[in-house]
Amino acid sequence: MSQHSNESEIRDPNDVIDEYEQTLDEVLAEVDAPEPDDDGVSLDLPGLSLNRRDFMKAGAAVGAMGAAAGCSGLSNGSGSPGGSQSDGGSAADHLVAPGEHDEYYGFWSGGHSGELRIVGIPSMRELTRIPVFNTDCASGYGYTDRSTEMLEDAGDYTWGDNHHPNLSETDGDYDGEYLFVNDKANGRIARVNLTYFETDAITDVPNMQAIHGCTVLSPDTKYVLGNGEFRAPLPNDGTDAANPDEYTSLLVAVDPESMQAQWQVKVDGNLDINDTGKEGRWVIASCYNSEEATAIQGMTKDDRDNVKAFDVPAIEQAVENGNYEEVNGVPVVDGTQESPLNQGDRPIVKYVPTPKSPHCVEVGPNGDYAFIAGKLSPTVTMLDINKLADSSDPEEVVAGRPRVGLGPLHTTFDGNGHAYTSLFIDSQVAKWDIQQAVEAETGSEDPIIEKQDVHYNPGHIQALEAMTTDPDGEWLVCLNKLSKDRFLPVGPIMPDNDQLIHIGDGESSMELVADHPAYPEPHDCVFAHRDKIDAKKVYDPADYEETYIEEADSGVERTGENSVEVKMTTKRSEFGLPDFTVQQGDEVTLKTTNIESVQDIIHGVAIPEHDINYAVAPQDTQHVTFTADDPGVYWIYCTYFCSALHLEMRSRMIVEPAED
Ligand code: RUQ
Ligand code: CUA
Repeated sequence: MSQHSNESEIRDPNDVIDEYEQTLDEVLAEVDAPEPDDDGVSLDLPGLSLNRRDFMKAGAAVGAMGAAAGCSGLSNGSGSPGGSQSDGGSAADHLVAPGEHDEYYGFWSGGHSGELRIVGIPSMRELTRIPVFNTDCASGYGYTDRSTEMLEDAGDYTWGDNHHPNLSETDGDYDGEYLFVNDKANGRIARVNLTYFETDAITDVPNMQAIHGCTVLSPDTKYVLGNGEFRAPLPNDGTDAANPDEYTSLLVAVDPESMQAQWQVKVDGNLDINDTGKEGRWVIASCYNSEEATAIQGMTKDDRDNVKAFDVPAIEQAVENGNYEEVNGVPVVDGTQESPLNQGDRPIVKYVPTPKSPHCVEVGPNGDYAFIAGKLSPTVTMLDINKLADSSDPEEVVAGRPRVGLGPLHTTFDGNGHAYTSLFIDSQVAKWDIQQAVEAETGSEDPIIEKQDVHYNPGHIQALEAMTTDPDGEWLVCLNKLSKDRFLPVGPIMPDNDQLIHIGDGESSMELVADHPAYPEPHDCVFAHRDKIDAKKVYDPADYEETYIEEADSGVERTGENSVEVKMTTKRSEFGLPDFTVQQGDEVTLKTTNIESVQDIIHGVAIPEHDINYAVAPQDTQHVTFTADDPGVYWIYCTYFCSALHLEMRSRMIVEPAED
């Protein structure tokens, strides 16, 4: 029995909640942006009858009574309790009829599942998953030699934590070539090839432990830019390991084709999320912990943190001039506040004070403003990107700072002058008018148009093509961290809740249309119109470096004293070899080509008791290497249901006992 079985040791859940809320109140009470030293923050917002933070507590009490609808009655504003529609309107139709296609691709990060999910919009149907930092036995990713070698070269980890998917751009629009995504856990960036929807490169970025923000440099994807969130010594080789004063945080620029780190910039504080201007010059990064503390109380102490604006051409110039220190093969440029490179009239990094522990940065469609949500401040700060170059007064570049509500995390756009900000603490989406926010006083609530309840605690929020210069409006997805009571109970680990909201052209009210449970745990998503993605339905052997195997090539060849190469084709409903023989102890390389060129006829190659299963799609060639350790017969079978004779699609591997 574990020591926790003793009931007297279990804390009253309400004590834990009280403790959390007290901490939160303390942190929030320390600052009420925009005036850092006014009389403290009021948590009461107009129109907010019941503080939605309290739903956790209410839910705990109701849960103790065994009721299911713990959150109803907490709704306010336009949302109906526990329902899926707003008052007075019928739900916009998001259903896509059987056989019809969705109009948009949604690319969802999978968080610590390590994978990406592809979801059709507006139906919210999950179309496929792409393994990236994880392994996947359905596709054979992490089993085949090609994928295994890529994962090994990228650090040989078995998982990753992907947050921010980004589509490659040409002229500021999606070109359908690549998707790039970060691995927060191991400081990596991966590339997914959108011709085949498969991961084709992973870079383990030197000198960085956690890459959180990840974006591409608009308008032409010159770099993929990763934000280092965790500060560490440079290099992290044991020197100063226990001395946080010597830790630093980095921005990296990776070449999208070679996937090699080109340069890094070290800065004060840590970096969080990033986005770029539309003109190829500025990378804007949010940050928290300008205090450079190592524990939460210290990290949230100050009223201001510095958002960083990286001047890319100026950094490139510094690298060209040799103004860097090379660490683990990467030029590292000094972008800290005291750096000589920041003293002249063209600093490489501008530090812009922003209230308090800001989280997101999203650059609006026309590229004029970067929207930086306050997280611990109830405001969104709008940076005027056009003023960044010439203004020496950081406050001058702040174009607006509306008060949007509690816990603002992310902002998205409909292309018609509206911004939509997720409010983590309030569990709402605030829709507001961008131009009015520029004209209004700092801290004004006047630009707010309406608020929509969401369920619960939203993080990212994304409208159709909102990250391009020409957003499409119509639909918005709010990625809620908690789904408590929204779905059938499935045990203590509950899904997230991605909610589909109709926004139309922004002139009508937001309408909550559908709940969509998501396995833990998406962070962000990005949408592209289906016309911008051109996925191949059958492999072109010219696109990969494997030797295509013809049916007549099927056979076994001894390549060494203890190694054999087995080649065989797959087609309905047979393998190229009905059987083959190897010796106990042989290292077997099994190469297979699916010689079918018919769309959707996939074969699987499963080898019992050898931990091998992988898919071979039409015209694809894959190989695996394993050791035949034990003598016996092993029935190789096809795992993809491919024909009426699928069960009969088998081969035998005969392993002869080694002679002693
Ligand atoms: S994060 S909930 Cu990793 Cu993008 Cu903001
Ligand atoms: Cu091939 Cu089943």
